[in-house]
Amino acid sequence: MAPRTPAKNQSPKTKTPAAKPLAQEHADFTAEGAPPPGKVALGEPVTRRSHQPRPPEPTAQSLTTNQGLALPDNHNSLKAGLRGPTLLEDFILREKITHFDHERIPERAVHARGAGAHGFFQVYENMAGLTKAQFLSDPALQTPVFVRFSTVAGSRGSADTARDARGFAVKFYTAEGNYDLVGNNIPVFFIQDAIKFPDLVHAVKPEPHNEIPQAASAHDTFWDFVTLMPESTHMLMWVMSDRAIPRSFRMMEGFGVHTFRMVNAQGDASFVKFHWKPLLGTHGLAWDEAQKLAGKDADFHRRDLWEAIDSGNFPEWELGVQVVPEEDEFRFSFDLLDPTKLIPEELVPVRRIGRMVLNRNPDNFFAETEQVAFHPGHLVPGIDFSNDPLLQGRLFSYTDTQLSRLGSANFHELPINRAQCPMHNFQRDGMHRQQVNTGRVAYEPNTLASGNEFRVDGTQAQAKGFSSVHEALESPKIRQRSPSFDDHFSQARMFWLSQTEPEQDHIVAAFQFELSKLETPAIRQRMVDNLAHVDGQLAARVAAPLGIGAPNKQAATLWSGFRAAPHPVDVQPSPALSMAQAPGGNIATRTVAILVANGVDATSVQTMQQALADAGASSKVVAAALGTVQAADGTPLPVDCSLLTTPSVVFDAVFLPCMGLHAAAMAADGDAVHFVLEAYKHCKTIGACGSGAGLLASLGAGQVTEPGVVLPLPGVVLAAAGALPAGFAPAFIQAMGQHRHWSRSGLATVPA
Ligand code: HDD
Repeated sequence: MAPRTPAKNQSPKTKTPAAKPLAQEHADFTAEGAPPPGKVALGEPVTRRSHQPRPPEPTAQSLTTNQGLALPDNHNSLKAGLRGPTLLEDFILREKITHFDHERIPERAVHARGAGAHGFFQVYENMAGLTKAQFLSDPALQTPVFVRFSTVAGSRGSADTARDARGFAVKFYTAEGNYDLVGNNIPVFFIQDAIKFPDLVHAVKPEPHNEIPQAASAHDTFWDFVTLMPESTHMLMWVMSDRAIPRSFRMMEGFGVHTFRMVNAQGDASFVKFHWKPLLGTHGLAWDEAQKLAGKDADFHRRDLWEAIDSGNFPEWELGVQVVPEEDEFRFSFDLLDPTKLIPEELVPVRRIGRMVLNRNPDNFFAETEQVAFHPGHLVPGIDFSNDPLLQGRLFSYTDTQLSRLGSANFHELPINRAQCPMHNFQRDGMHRQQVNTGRVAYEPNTLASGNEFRVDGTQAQAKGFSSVHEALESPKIRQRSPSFDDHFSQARMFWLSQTEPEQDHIVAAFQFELSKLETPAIRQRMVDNLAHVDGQLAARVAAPLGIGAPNKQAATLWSGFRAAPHPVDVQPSPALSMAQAPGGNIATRTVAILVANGVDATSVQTMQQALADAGASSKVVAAALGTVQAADGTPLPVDCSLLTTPSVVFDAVFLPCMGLHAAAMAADGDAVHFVLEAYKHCKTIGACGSGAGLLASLGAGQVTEPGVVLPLPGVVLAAAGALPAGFAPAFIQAMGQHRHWSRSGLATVPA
């Protein structure tokens, strides 16, 4: 069940029942839904949301202006005569058009394209030993959350499947205030100091003279910058991997990236890295598939999230922490404060401490997903920053950006941003103020406020309020990078060595793709020179098709103005960094295309549909046209989608049932052939029976030895010609559980 906003003064321990839609949730804060004004004593700093009387409930008939005036007509402006000019006095027309003219707000400078959802977080056990954060103390407590996933570089209208990091921002509405964990799906960042962030973003965004390319890093300015900043090498490895083209938001890991601190009630602090582990596993798309999806379904990820929640398949993640006691701060070969480094899970295991379930779609994209304002500085007692210089700079940037994006210092009053616990202070006024603050006292201390005075009590603040970690700081002011941040290549190498062979192939291909798009050969050369510090073979393979010289390690250290440690420390591979090595098996919520034509064996379709449904997956019957096809037994089989609008890239697997002689006709249909070959090329599971298997073989994709190609075993006797043999559906489901069959051979020769 979804959580409900804890009511004011409600015990925070109350288990929260199903969430109310935002519109209803915040009705008591709006002019329409404001409670009748109560008597407020002079000087009392209690605030009410509005003093407006409640207007009559709107009905279907009562279309009104923003002032509540009923409209006589919403189709015609006020004119001087039937065919005369429109009158300036038409305030109804002017109000409507003025509002429309101002409907757009500036999109986010980065992470403009996103999708959000509501849900709850619940800790597994009391974490009091580690942190005094109240929402991490009670396993019975469900804390409401709002999560926004995003790409980084593209504009608001860009495609979901661009190669990019993904934002993973979580707002916890805790009883002690809002806590925001504003992370990414990649555990490291491009740069070590926030002062380089504007440069990084300017480099990756479309080039300023012609605003090309959209949502793509494959252009000169991005690679010019990153090749001059060797600290970005580690994140480049991640961004060139399949992590940067996730199958779904629901199938990505999330990371807090920086090292944070947790503090318990005794004041003991530990360093902490945050992880989100998706229960559906971590999976990527094929690059060719991602590019095609950008055109065929630019909303692929947001649609997937929306439909999963809408159909009750609530995505779920576990929150994990890697904890490093303060005394172990210098135990590692890298600096915990360096955001280009991760702590290998093999060194410090991830402890899973709770779960997050997303169970409600937003009511309104703009009001919630667009207006939500995250900030790494939104903390609760028990969680604190570290001195990571990237994090420190972020603490300024996020409030600042909301001022221009949301237009006022009162953005915290927008329903999606409001704390869901009591909130009192003496801040007043400003653009778009919603609260109607009452009384004469707007300062502290005071003696004129009667009743609640909302004073800060020193003792209480120690016990309940936020207090920063008591860290002794005594050092000269200095504008320098710590030498402990110098090693830019060891973890990049660790990432490379931790990948399976197909995953390494994808990284090489991604580098080749991006660098081939560069107009400036010297930048291509700089990148491969740089990669030579990660791995000689990697650099040579990337360089091969780029029309440049062999990688020159020596040159890389010459151009770098940084004290990059020239030789990576020899690191152990970390299997946790490989998506392919993670345990698979779960096909829940995956979608299978069942490609049919007239003459199809309806029983095998239904058997497969049932088997998939039992495994938590779904299927769609795809044919050349909508309507029905006539099955072999003469019954009509309904078609869900046509080849005209539904490409194979939106599916996880394909099943070709027996279609009698019609399979041969299908082999002459270019769209159907493309559909099957494309799924094959993208390494998806393909199952085929009877004449469906014949069709697959005729396309050169029906080798029983190919991974993920599921065919009836020779010699298996079928109950009826073309029917699904025993064990076929389980074999198909098992193959799907491996997500993709990246080691499939001969893909280069498949023309899709
Ligand atoms: Fe950032 C948005 C994540 C470094 C400045 N960032 C933004 C969002 C995410 C991140 C997920 C979207 C939030 C949403 O959905 O509304 N950012 C990160 C991570 C970083 C990081 C994981 C490094 C570890 N960011 C970073 C730096 C700066 C910023 C160093 C500036 C110094 N980020 C911003 C911003 C944005 C933003 C410009 C744009 C919109 C917003 O804040 O609200 O202020």
